[in-house]
Amino acid sequence: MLPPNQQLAAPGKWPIVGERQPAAWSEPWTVAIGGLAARPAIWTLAELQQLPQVSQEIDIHCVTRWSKLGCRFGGVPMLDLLDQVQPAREARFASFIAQSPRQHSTSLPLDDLRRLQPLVAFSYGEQPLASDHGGPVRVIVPGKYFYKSLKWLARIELLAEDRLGYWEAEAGYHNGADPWREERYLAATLSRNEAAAVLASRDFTGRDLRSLDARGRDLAGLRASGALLRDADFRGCNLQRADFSNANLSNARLQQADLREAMLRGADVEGADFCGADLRGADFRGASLLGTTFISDDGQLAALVDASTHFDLDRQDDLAPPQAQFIRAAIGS
Ligand SMILES: Nc1nc2c(c(=O)[nH]1)N[C@H]1C(S)=C(S)[C@@H](COP(=O)(O)O)O[C@H]1N2
Ligand SMILES: [Mo]
Repeated sequence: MLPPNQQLAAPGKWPIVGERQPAAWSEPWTVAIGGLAARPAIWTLAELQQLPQVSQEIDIHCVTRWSKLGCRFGGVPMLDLLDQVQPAREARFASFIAQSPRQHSTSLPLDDLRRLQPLVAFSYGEQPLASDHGGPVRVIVPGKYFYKSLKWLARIELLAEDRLGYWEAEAGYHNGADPWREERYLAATLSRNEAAAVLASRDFTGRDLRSLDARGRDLAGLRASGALLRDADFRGCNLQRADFSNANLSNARLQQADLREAMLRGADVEGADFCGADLRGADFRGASLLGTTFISDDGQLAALVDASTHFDLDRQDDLAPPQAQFIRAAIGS
């Protein structure tokens, strides 16, 4: 089953999202659990691998709208490790911390962990987990967007109060992360007046305007290069000649927008929806297209794309197969 507004990644394809490599570590790799626990513990990878392991089929749902179903991961149930350290009664959250360039972290309530039964995983499809996918050891949390599944697990801290992780604190990802309720992003804190003023100025350059509601506006010639417009709503807008170069438009809604001659070079349009938009003369070169939608699932509503729309041919591989097929046919390559 696919959660709302997700699409299947190309078969056999597993995109790398976020950090791509762990930080240097001294052998052996260890995983520690501490904080509010009666018996904090630390295991080497070899010790972890001695514990009873399980193999589990898990569906990956990335917040940028691609899903990959039935992925077989092997590892140790995280709850077994938590039992060993004996969490204190005040412990209500777990923060996962990575051995990674930015000491990446994410967190979950212990109640969610008990319900969802995450894995401390070492293998994928019977093979050791690849380093760019979080090997030698990562967290796999079923039933949440994949940003709760930390790569390169080094430490779990048990806490009385939640401590927001990197994406949740720095990038406005929803801390709930439930794909069935589409808990993707939080809105930027922008007052009504500020939103009205910025819309009237038609200058969004470099601004944080996440989840902005711009439906139906005339924004022809908009300057929005480098703007943070994740989850923004541009349905039905006039965006002719708009400059979105290097903007973040991930999961933005652009259905039925007029984007003729718009500049989207280097933009992040992962998970954005362009169904019914006019994209003649629009320039998507260097844009990241993971999970981008140009034609609806039922084929009823499609973007207007022709030979004047610019796409990088190699980037089209990031699109789900029906999307890539539509684009190739529309630009006539
Ligand atoms: N250490 C670390 N873990 C991370 C991230 C990251 O940037 N650093 N990104 C998260 C996000 S947003 C996703 S979708 C998944 C991506 O995992 P993958 O690259 O194996 O597909 O890892 C999650 N775990
Ligand atoms: Mo993600």
